[in-house]
Amino acid sequence: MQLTDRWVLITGASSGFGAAAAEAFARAGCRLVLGARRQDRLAQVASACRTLGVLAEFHELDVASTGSVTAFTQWMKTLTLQVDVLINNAGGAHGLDTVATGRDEDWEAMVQSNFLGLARVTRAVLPMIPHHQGSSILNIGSIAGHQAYEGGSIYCGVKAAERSITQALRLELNGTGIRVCSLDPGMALTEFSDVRFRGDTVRAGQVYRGVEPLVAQDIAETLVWMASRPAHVNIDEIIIKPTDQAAIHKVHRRATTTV
Ligand code: NDP
Ligand code: 8X3
Repeated sequence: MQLTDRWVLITGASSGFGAAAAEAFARAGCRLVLGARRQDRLAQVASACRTLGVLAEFHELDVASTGSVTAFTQWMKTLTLQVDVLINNAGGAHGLDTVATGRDEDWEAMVQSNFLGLARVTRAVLPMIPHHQGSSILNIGSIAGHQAYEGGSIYCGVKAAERSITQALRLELNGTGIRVCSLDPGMALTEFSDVRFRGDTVRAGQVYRGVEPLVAQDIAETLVWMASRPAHVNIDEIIIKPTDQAAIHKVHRRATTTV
């Protein structure tokens, strides 16, 4: 299916998967509406997309706040009354603490962005998604939603919830022609671990030590592929992992040298 001139809304477009998806959908000729909290970073992403000859606009969006989602949607309606592809990507992990030691602020941030934020944005945007035109809702899950790990309790829980919301939405929207899909990555090199470890870049770097992780472009290209399937095809769920990661706990690491 041609994506040219389609309107694509991406949450969490200021870095990582969201920024790479903006560029990939721009290359496919789409018109972009980008949201996140960091305006300076959104401006850079939008600017890079415009150099590819497409419309790319951005606005502050905090998916943790219903007021912010409403303000974002009102602003978006000054640009378009139609969203063909909604990419619910905003989110991430905060901390790697056990249930016994976890902090309320981390738990609340993860629930608000990955889980409630996805639901809030979808609720606000659904009336703008056309029926029977190959429209897509693409939700970013994680392998963490398939397999829990120590220190991941709340993050794994919200990503499992993402799968449940995706499944429920697909049932609720059956008959509308709107596709509802989940893309569930494994280890990918973005700002994810910097955020998880609160800016401790040394600890973040250890996550990828000796491994060839996914990069954001791997996810972006897959999102474009999912959205460009023929209108009668719904890619329910894709798990995508680095070849070095056979399972969440089974990661092949090459010997590294320190200089
Ligand atoms: P990044 O940290 O690079 O990107 C996260 C994005 O989410 C940023 O643009 C950030 O923007 C945005 N975001 C976070 N909280 C909010 C919020 N409350 N409101 C609006 N935007 C928000 O990491 P990734 O690109 O890796 O993460 C993208 C998604 O992929 C997340 O949902 C993450 O859980 C998931 N994921 C990541 C994996 C990985 O290994 N990297 C693997 C599997 C899934 P800003 O801070 O400017 O608001
Ligand atoms: C990110 C992948 O394994 O760090 O969702 O939880 S993992």
